[in-house]
Amino acid sequence: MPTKILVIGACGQIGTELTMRLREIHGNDHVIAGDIREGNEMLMKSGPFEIMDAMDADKVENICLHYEVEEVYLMAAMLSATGEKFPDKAWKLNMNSLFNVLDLAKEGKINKIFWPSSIAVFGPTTPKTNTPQHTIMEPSTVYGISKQTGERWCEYYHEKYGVDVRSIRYPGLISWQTLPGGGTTDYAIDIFHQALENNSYTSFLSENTALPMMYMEDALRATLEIMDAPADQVKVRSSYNLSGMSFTPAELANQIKKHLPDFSINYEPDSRQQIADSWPSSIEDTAAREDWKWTARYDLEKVVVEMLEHLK
Ligand code: AKB
Repeated sequence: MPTKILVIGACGQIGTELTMRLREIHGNDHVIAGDIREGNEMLMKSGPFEIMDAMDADKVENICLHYEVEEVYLMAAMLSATGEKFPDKAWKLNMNSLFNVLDLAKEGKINKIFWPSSIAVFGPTTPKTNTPQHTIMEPSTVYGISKQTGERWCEYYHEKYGVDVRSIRYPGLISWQTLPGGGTTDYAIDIFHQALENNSYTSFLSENTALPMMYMEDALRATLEIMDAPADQVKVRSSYNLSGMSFTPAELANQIKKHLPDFSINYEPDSRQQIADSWPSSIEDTAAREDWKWTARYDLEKVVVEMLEHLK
């Protein structure tokens, strides 16, 4: 019997591609897309869709029971930059939505949860390069605080109630299918759109701000791999560090110039600079490599080729 899956936040940057990938694997009818708004045509037409607010516990439960959902991927969240504008809303969305699914699993109404964490769990006092799995974590954004708190609760529900929740600390994700919204790493996608439209880009992060990044294809594979891993191999039940690549806006611009020689970039850092400065510049991911055999396949060169090809 194919697994019945609900993706909450299915119309966002990760949710859209994840839902389509899960539908390929498990069959369209077995993957229910849920979001507060409708998504793109491909997603809406390929399988069941439900309008839902991730904070509405009754609605989430009713949909799970109605479709006999076994696994939930909770992708709804307010990201770092928007979270700083609406701290109260960010906290409520990011925390309440998590408790809704953790409690369903605790009550035995669903079997397994994927919940994404982020490099935003780290803060200014964290070692900046090759940031280890276990280290100082004093996040300075509401988003980061909510993700770090969420990690603690995931581990707690696993330890106390046996909830099978699995999580990855996503770096900035680069993709061409669906635009991101409200993140600090979004520049690394905007730049491709602007390069192709205007041959120039004004970066809201400074030239030498290195951040951990990953191509969506790698992130989707990591998500499916951790969910497929035998339960005893998933030893970290807070969230796993995951490394893809690290680069600065200047390094990304130089790679783009190899394909678009007239492309130019200038720098006008805004409030997102402070957020980026508080995050690691690179991540160490031995635990994920050892526990469930994670390995990244995309480097910067490959990503630039793929992004330009698809967006053209
Ligand atoms: C953001 O920039 O807020 C996100 C993230 C790193 O979690 N992309």
